[in-house]
Amino acid sequence: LFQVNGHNPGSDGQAREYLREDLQEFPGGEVLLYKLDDLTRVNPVTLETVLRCLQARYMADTFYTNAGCTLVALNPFKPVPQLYSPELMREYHAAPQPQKLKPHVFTVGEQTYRNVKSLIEPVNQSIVVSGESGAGKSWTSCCLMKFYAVVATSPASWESHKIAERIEQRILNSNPVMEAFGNACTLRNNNSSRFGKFIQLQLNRAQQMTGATVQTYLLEKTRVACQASSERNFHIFYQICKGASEDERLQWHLPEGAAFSWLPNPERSLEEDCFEVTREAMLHLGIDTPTQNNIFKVLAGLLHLGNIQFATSEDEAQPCQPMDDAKYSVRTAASLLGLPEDVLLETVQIRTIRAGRQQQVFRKPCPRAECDTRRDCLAKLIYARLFDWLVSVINSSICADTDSWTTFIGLLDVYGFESFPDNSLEQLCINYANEKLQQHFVAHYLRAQQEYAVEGLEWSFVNYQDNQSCLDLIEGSPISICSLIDEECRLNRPSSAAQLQTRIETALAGSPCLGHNKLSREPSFIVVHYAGPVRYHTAGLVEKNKDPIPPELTRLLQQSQDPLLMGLFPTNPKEKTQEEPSGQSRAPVLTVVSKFKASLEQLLQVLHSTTPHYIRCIKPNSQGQAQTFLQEEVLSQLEACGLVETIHISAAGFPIRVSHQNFVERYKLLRRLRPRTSSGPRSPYPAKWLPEWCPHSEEATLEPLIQDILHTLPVLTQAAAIPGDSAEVMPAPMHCGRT
Ligand code: AOV
Repeated sequence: LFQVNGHNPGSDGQAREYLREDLQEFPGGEVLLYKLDDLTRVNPVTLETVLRCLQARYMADTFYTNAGCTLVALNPFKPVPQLYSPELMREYHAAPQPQKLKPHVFTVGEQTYRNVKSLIEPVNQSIVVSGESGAGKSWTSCCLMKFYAVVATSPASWESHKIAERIEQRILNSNPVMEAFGNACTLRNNNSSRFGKFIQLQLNRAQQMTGATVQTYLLEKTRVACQASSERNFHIFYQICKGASEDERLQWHLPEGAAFSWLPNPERSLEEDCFEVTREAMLHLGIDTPTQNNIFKVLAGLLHLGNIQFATSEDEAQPCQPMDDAKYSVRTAASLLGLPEDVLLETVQIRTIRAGRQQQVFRKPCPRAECDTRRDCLAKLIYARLFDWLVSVINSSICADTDSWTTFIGLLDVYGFESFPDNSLEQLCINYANEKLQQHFVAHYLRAQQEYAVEGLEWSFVNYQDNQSCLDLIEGSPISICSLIDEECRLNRPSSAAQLQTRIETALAGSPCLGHNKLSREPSFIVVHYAGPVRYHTAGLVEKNKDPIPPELTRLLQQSQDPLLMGLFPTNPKEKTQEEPSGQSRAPVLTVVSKFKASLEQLLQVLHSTTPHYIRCIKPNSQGQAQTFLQEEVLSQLEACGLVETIHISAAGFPIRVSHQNFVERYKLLRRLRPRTSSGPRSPYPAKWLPEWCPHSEEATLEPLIQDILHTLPVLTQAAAIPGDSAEVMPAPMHCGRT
């Protein structure tokens, strides 16, 4: 751990003292506020001062600000092309000290990139991008991908391959495809990602990008069949309807102006509705035109499926029949999905139950609401499989061979913390993921304080909110919210929402993070997250967690004659599909929560093995307007991500942690430096620090060497640029906060 000049930055607030002059105008005027590139320089660090600084910068069209080790990115809500030009990317890449340039997402990109190749931390890196919906997470990740596509590729590959064949281009092409199938227009964001993603950019020994992999999380598949008012289905459906040719319209039964109940708000024309871009990108990823057409045909089939409305049956023993005008939809959906019309209809109308020792089959006509649920379930099943398949195709197209990469940079773009009037399993999973990430952040930066004590540094402890007790409440063992919800699924017993509430509140009453639930009208429980309390309604929670797929539906799709569906639903699936437990089967049920928990743990394991970097995206207003900074809205986001705490700790803490071994490796080159004999014009070294005592035995003289280097780190960085030395001298790693 570094400590400079015996100064203990954490002890008494003195650390910021010397910056007071910057803030002479504060709080009286905002004159200088917009110039503060780093929020650790705001004095005092409070929500109010941080907010005012960000506002001043936003109004001065400055969208990035450092907050110690974190970058705060304000969404400009307007095109700022000069901020993302390839020239600027190269400028950050070429700068000896990019951290001296204006804060930018490219600084983080470059810092990460240098760390990969730096001897000081030759480990995999990750960039965690967080923020609420519409704050700019996907934009930021995409921007980073573009940055690496420019700086981490070899000009040789540009010459030898056509643009579409180049790996970086293919990696970039995965964006429009995943966006078309996984993004939708919501109330908060016209181009909202409805899934989480972790992209690993693979680099070879020469730090060139040779491939990538994508891992996705929790696609919001319910959107296929159910969209909140004023929201839309996934972009791809609109793209097909707007972009298909005459011929294709005919084949896919999509006459112009046709109304589909799963296609609300088609009149809102969005930039994302560009069918051609999606097709082009798919083609570059290796999905040929016949396969694409097959995909679009199946999706058109889903739209027709959505138009099948059932009439209530007078006689319970008789199945509900489709309304008159829905008969055409049944026929068309069946033909587009390659299914026999009568079997499709019957599977949706009639439930089969196996019971008794002999597993006898009973057939029971479903009431109308259940027919609707089964129809929706069929669509979700197809769409989710299709999405997973696409991701696997993308991966096989962009993933490098294992021996052609050595390190990676991970980009994590997950949904931010959510709190709505009505929160359910989706929000529980999302907020659980955010708790895990917050803990990872805390562990990385804040818990280091314990190390300070171990290393004997003088240090006054900065308080921080440890969210372990909240995680214990959600996922702990033996009893937690997850385990209780899972247990309900496993026991498969009828239990009301009120019972679930009581079970949770009784079993977990001792948790400090279970909120007092006095005002509850509907059965619910409150979790006090690090970002604030959230009330989760228990109605439907267990059912959503089971995510039951009637086995008949899978069997139905296994009968399809459509080549795509035959691949998605093989008759002898290698992996067991998630089906409702039939009869007395006691096989463990893979619930949504348990699957999510497992994938989250895997993700965290990967993140733990990397050096993380954080970008917090902030949405200055919820209307998506440029030049509009709504303090209340920003304030709640600053609170939700604990930014002030982060700044405190970054301002006070020691951000560079290097093992003794790595340090020696990194700086041993200094042993070759010799005292300056004459003041040659090229040498930038001040004579005072050139080590005349240049060590011969490393061990014996390491201590003074370290001391000396610490005093001269800034000069050392320049040394990296000295002609002639540059082959051996690695650029000094960038750091943030104080060293
Ligand atoms: P999100 O990823 O955080 O939301 P996006 O990255 O989709 O948010 O950003 C929302 C919109 O803001 C984009 O479509 C752009 O129009 C605009 N935007 C964001 N960042 C910039 C920028 N740096 N410059 C210009 N425009 C920007 V969600 O996917 O909903 O959580 O699930």
